[in-house]
Amino acid sequence: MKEIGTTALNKIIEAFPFSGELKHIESTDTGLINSTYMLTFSDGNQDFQYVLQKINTKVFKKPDELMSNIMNVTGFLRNKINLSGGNSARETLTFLYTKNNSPYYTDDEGGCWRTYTYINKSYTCDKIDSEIKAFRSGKAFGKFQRMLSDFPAANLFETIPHFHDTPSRYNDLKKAVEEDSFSRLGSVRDELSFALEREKDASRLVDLAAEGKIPMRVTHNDTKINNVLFDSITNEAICVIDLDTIMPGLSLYDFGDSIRSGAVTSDENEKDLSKYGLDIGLFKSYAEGFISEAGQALNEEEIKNLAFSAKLMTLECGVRFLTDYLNGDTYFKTDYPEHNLVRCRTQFKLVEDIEKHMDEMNECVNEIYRRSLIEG
Ligand code: GN1
Ligand code: MG
Repeated sequence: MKEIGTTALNKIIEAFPFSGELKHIESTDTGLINSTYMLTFSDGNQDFQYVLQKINTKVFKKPDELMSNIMNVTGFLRNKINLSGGNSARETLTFLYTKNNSPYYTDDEGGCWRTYTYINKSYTCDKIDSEIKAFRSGKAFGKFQRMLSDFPAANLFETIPHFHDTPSRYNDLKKAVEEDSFSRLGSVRDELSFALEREKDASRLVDLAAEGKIPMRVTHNDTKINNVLFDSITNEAICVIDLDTIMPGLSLYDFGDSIRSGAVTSDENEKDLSKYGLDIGLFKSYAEGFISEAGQALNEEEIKNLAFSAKLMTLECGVRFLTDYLNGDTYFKTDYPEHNLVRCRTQFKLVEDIEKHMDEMNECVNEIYRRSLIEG
């Protein structure tokens, strides 16, 4: 296990009130930021599974604030789910406090570890392969946003400032270009031109928010499609995970980022661009699900920008991958030297595809929205 030696692991296990004895530990890295492990304990009769994560403190510089958000939000959701007769043990995450009553454990080298109960018989999808799953994911993220609509936003810390501030992401890119610390600029001329040609779009959502035309809400901000858990038996979407970036944000960030990652023909690591692009059927289904849960709360300006948000979130993500490539791959986890560039290319291919389908996507959103108003 690359990041945990036996002594460190024993201390972590000692720090949390796990049930039973450790039987098995497995690395399950799917996210690009934190390191994740599955722990299986047993008391002889029964297994108990937990997810253990090492928080990436280069990205999340204030783990106290991060975990305070998570404990507050999951506590709030647990209450709401219980009051409405739901099963909070499956519909939200349950984090464990350490025996010293802290939401995370700090190891001897300053590494920060947190753990939550694994939700039995559940799975995530890196690639959505059916319209029903797209619909269910849309409903899950829409419902998540609706459930947090009365969460006191003032209680939230901003875990990553300017996270979806696209103009600021462009500034980061320009800085990386100027510095060109890894002499990679020569190999990204086309991608850089692609990004700069679209810079005029970057400020649209932040401007609308600054003008008060679209409201700030409590949003997830990392609605990548593999951040939804599905039930292995019913295949229903049961729980939204990866709560690190819950912050005040725009509803459009959440919608757009799910389309970026979920309404596509392959996953963001696809090297063969001919296999990568928008799946309009998945877009429609996701939009149906999202609007059915969150649509009533959205204003006209938000509805008008749903399709655009898919383009902007994809462009922004491509810009971030490109920036990280130029900076020598210090932010996202990579498996090989061109990995960030490959991901940037899938994003930009998708941006082009969305541009081609923009009218159709807008018509489709309008139709779904009109129908949702009639159906109430
Ligand atoms: C990161 O951790 P993960 O894989 O869910 C990133 C997102 C990007 C995504 C791209 C905190 O998400 O913003 O959209 O990679 N999270 C953070 O795959 O930067
Ligand atoms: Mg994440």
